[in-house]
Amino acid sequence: MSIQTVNTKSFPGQRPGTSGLRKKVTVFQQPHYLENFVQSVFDTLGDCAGKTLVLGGDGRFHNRDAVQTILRMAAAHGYAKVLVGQGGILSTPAVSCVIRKHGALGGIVLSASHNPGGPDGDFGIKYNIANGGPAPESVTEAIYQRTETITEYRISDAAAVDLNRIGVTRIEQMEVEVIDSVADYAELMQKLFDFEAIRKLFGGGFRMCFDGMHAVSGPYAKAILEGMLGAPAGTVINGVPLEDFGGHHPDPNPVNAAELIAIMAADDAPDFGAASDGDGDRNMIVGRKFDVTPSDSLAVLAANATVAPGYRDGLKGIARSMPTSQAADRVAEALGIPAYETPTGWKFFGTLLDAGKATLCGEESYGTGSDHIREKDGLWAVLFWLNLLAASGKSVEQLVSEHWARFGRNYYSRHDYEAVETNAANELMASLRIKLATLPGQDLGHYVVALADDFEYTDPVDGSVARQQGIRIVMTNGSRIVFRLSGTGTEGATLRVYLERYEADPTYHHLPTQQALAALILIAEQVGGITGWTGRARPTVTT
Ligand code: VG1
Ligand code: CO
Repeated sequence: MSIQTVNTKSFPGQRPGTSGLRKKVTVFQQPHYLENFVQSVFDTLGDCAGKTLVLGGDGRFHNRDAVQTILRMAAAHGYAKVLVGQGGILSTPAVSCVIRKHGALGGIVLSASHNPGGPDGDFGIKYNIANGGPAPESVTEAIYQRTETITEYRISDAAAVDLNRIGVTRIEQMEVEVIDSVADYAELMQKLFDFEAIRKLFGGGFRMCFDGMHAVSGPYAKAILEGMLGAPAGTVINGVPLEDFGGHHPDPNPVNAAELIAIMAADDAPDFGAASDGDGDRNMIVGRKFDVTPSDSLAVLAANATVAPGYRDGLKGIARSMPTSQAADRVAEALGIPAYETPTGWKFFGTLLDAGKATLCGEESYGTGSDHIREKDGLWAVLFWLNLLAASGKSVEQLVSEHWARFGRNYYSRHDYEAVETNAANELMASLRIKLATLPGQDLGHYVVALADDFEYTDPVDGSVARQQGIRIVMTNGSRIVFRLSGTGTEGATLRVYLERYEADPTYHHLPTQQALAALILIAEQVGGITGWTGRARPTVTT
């Protein structure tokens, strides 16, 4: 065994996006490509002597190769220890949990999350800091700068580690401990939720379907739902992680989780349905013949949080990303606690959670979480719902309808235009920016514009500023249209158009969403010129 220094040249474009560096697998397979990025992370961190690194991924194609490479590089960089998930598998929330529990310096998550996998699919890598959360922009930017000037990296020539066997081995001076991927995470969930009540619920014949989408959360869901909570075998479907997610898009929304939606729409549907994404940090909640939007899910959990033992003392605050609906703000107001509005991406919640300003956080993109870790957490949200269903004895639909009756309903939808031409997408955004100054006061049919801006965020804890985080057009009655470009795609650009309308009157709480938003959809087209710029008459995905 010895440590080699390898000469390399920088690759353009290794700048992390909304959540890490995501590229096609074929890009990551180029010699030195992964190594350059990993060495840039290590160089940015500096001396790691005596420190522990956590390492794991969502099991997609290229995961195992990447784990072996990173282990050999971590040994060359002088880490004392790496904790790696068995089989190279750790969900994103599990990485966050393990970093915090074991006092690690940080962790590396290998995932492109909801993006498709397989040899022609996507791969990704993300660095998490000591609080367990995604590195803030100051760190990701420093990593990127380093990738631009890198000339060499260091790597041990040690043989591959057996990732299947739990236990300790060594590479050079470094200890490699292969850990059970589920144990630490499951232990934390038990502290937060009333497992006894949920066990009774299942014991009473309550039926559930959890769609693992052949991604990372299958083993977690099986161990916790079927193992610890006594849900019948078969509750978890598509529960074995596959390198290509069975050819599907591991994105838990009604479009991509069509199998679950069909099961939940049947006359003999289970009481409760849920799905998670590639790396296990997203969740979709479904009732019998009833889909719950992520924005509503956050609001319902916030309003009922004290049913769960982990949140019995109440919430300190609620944070949501800017495009997420304002449903949670109404709950915060009723609870008399602060509401925070951050840019898109979980990394912006970290400072609020660390400072004890917020307890629950959520994004419209099927992400919900709390201060128990520093990532969004798919299975956590599912267990929270189960705890709520057990404590209330009500159905999903009942809980949500009652919530609307009390707080009003925020009709909400996101329209995605995927893989559009990058220049056209940039020009659409630029032309909107030019219009911003003239929009306020304009009468757009049913709506009058109150505010139009490009969202800028100053972090209330560390004062850092994030600019150009999405164009928002807010109407005088609080309805909104938001335009932003995705920072996770790997093909062209993806335009996201977010639409929201508030309805106080319960007589109008059961309209089809697209119908309820029809006037806003028309305005979005008129103001944004979406068809003209993208050449698309309709969105690729509507959620
Ligand atoms: C998307 C979502 C964002 C989420 C991010 C990472 O980003 O909109 O809310 O935080 O994915 O989620 P973008 O830039 O494509 O809109 V995950 O589960 O893919 O790590
Ligand atoms: Co994810």
